[in-house]
Amino acid sequence: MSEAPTVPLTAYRRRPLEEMRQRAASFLDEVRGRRSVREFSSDPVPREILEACLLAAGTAPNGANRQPWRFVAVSDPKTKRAIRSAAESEEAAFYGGRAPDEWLEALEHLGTDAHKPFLEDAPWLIAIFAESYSVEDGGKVKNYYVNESVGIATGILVTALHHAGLATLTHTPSPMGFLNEILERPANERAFLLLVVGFPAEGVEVPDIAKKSLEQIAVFVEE
Ligand code: IYR
Repeated sequence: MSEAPTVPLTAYRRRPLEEMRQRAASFLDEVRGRRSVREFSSDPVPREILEACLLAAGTAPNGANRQPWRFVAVSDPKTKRAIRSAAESEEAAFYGGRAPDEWLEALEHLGTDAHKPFLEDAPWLIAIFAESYSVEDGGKVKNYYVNESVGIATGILVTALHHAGLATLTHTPSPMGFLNEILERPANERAFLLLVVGFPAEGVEVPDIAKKSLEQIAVFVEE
């Protein structure tokens, strides 16, 4: 091992197997209750709940500990309106011919279209940016595994928000360059995903879809 400074792993506690089984099952039960929703209530969500979830996202394992993410949380109605308007323009082009038929067919069962009222209805939009490179002392510093790192952080954020009792929608208008302009983000930040956050609208329905089985998603190679 190298001479890099270390500290003891005090936060880790090995648990009895039975407790591990119970915790794994109860976490599965909890995350199975998560669904993306596309209709949000306008009920406000206190900022401190988002702050804790963002700190949770910031614990993600990442390349060389560069933490190449930046979260811009927007509740300002004017900014949300500008984001909706720009996103709907891109989506109109997407659904109106830019997307290949094959892609549109793959989306049919979700019932999505270019109309995105949730971008104004939801109390918060979190624009997630990936730092393609960092800027230190005016110079460019390389980041590593940026997509993997930001993807993991986003997964933790979605899960933390769900755990806190909120609903989300992972929205990916394409291209997303308008987020840099509206949110005045620098050139080293690339828009990665727009997370819509709030409470589901009263009586909301979600697509009747299922997750794959364990056999479909996992392979075990054992002795
Ligand atoms: N960005 C579009 C299209 C879309 C793409 C995928 I992949 C989805 O899972 C859902 C929608 C939209 O948000 O409507």
